[in-house]
Order: sequence, then structure tokens, then C-alpha cells
Amino acid sequence: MRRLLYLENLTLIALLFGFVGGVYLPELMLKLKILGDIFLSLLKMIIVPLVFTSVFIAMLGLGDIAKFRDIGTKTILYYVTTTTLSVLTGLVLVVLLKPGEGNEVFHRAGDTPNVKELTLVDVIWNIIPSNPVRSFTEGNVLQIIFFAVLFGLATLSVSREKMKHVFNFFDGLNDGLINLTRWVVRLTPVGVFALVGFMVADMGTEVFFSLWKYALTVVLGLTLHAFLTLPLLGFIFGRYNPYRYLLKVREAPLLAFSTASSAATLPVSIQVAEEKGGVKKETAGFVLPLGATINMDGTALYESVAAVFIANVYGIELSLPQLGMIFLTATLASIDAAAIPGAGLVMLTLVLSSVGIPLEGIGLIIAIDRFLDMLRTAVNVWGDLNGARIIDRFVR
Ligand code: DAS
Repeated sequence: MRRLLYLENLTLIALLFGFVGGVYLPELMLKLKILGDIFLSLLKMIIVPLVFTSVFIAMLGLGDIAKFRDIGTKTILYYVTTTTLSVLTGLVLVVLLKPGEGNEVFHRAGDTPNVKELTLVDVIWNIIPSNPVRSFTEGNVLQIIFFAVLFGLATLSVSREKMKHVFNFFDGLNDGLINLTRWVVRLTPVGVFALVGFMVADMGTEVFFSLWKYALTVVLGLTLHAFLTLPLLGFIFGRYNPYRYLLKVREAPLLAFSTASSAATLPVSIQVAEEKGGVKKETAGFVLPLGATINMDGTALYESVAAVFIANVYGIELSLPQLGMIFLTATLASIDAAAIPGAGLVMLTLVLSSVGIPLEGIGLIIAIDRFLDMLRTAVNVWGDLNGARIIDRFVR
């Protein structure tokens, strides 16, 4: 009985009860949405200060620039590798399974959300904070990380004596925020129950089966990437058993699934990686916040599949160079996608407009996007946790 009451098991049970509640008591679950919103707000309350202190402390904890070069390069190398493999998996599957070919039935004009078209310049420009304080107030996590990394690196060269107080202050702040995370995490089962229950009550279960071939392609790709590709990298480069590690840290991917937000899940990712996965503090504090923001394997795979699916429905034959452009923009879209629900759908405009696929096509997939968002966010978070464990092996 004690084992059953472990938080991660309670979260799984809450998820199932939420699904059943959404099916059989939709009115009640629609009313209980407020519990999910409160839980999400509590998590979001932690994100901005935690991301800054985690990354800043991680930089200071590296001790010297040489060590940053060490962990930093390995982290970026891991992210580029896993995102590339993820997009390739998506492209191979969508070209083989051909979802959307011959069934224009789904196209309902006018459903397309008025999302802003993004250019590559936007993607790059958005990373540099012209005003770090505004980045904090706006919760622009990518800019906060950019500032924390540079500021942390610059502070490394300040005299050790001077730095001691700064390090202790931010380290204490970070520990306090991790503690605050633990308090909020205890509410996970309640939040998950309400969030999943609302999603099912609001969208029903039939919507999941209407675009079944497209959804199947995304789900198959995410499954291969999460349970084959990533563990393979774990065995080869991390010399550890990724399946056993995933069981230990499963609370974070489960929460990612329920919240569809890597950012909201980040406090829990850091906590379970350190306390259950045995990852060192400076590794978790650097790899996970960075990963939650720029390493989204699930999103990258989804972007490539969704773009080709929409092209298929419109009868657009994609050339090899166009598939190459989809590969590049799907990768960039996943780097710049915000770690919040629905970010991948917004970034899809960058991918579609890069090869001239009509943006209206987004109306085709919007109905089941939330469910696929939940799945791809769980894969995003699992990819980050796997990376932290692999890179931790090289951190002395
Ligand atoms: N929901 C995003 C995340 O938090 C991913 C996405 O929208 O694709 O990771």
C-alpha cells in the first residue's frame, strides 16, 4: 500500500481517473478545470526564478570556463544529435505511411488560427535579451537562459573571494526554489486529474480517432524516438540502463504529458533527476533548463510529420530540397518553440511557410493538437532527462 501511495503512482492513477471522469462526468470535470489552472499557475510561478538561478549556479558551479566548454559542448552536441535523429524519424515515417494522401475530407477552411508567420531572423533575434528585466517579467525563458549563461560565464573570472557570497546567495535561493517545487509537486495528482479530465470533457475521445493515420504517424515516431533512439544513446554514451532510469524519473514525463508544458515540468525534472536519477546538481541545473527551452525532440518530429501531412492533403508533391528545408525549419522551430502548451502548433507556420504549404492546413490538425502536444512534450522532457544522465557521466 505504501508503494502505491508514492507520488508518481498517484499521478498515474489521477491521470486515469481524470480520463474516466472526462468521459462519464464531463460537466463536473469542466467545473474542476480551475484546479488544473491553479496547479499550472503554481508551477509557472516557480519557472522564471528557478531557470535563472539553476543556470547561473550551474555556470558558477562549473568553476572555470574550461569546464563550461566541456559540459556545454557535450550538451549542445547531444541536443543537435537527438533533434536531428528525431526529425529524420518523422520524415522517414511520414514519407512511408503517407498520411493525408487521398483524403481531402478533413479540410475545413476558416478554421486556421491567425498565427504569425515566423522568419528565421525572428528565431535568431528572439534569443538575445535587449532588456533582461523585461525577459523576466515576460517570462521569456530562452532570453533568461541566454543572459544567465553569459552573465555566469563572465562572473567566473571574478575573484573567488568576491564570488563566494554571490554563489552562496544564489545557491541558497536555488535550494529554496527547489524546496518550493517539492511543495507544489505534492499537488501533482490533483493537477493532473483536473487537467486531463478537462481535456477529455472538452474535446471528447472521438476526436482522437478522426485523424487517426496522421496521429498514428506522430505517435509511432514519438514512440520509436523515446523507447529506441534515446535509450540507445543512453546505453552507448551514458553506459547506463535508460529504461531503469526512466522508471525512476517517470514523474516528470507524466507531468509533462498532463500539462503539455516543458517549462511547467522543469522544476520537477530538476528535482527527480537529482533526487531519484542520481544526476549531479550542476549537470541537472545546466542541462535541464537549457533542454526544456531549446531541446524539443518530440516537437521537432511532430513539425516534420504535420508539414508533410498537410502537403499530402493539399496534393502538394514535395521535392527533396523541400523536404530538406522542412528538416531545417522543423529543427529550428523546435529550438525556438516556447515550452508551453501549443507552442509547436504556432511554430508550424515557420515550417509551412518555408516551403509554401498553405497555412490554412493548420485547421486540419488543430482539433487533436492538444493530445499530440501532451505526447510530444512528454518526449521533450524525457529527451532532456536522458541527456542530463548521459552528460553527467562526463562531469567530474
Ligand atoms: N508544449 C511544448 C512543450 O512544452 C511542446 C510543443 O508545443 O510542441 O514542450
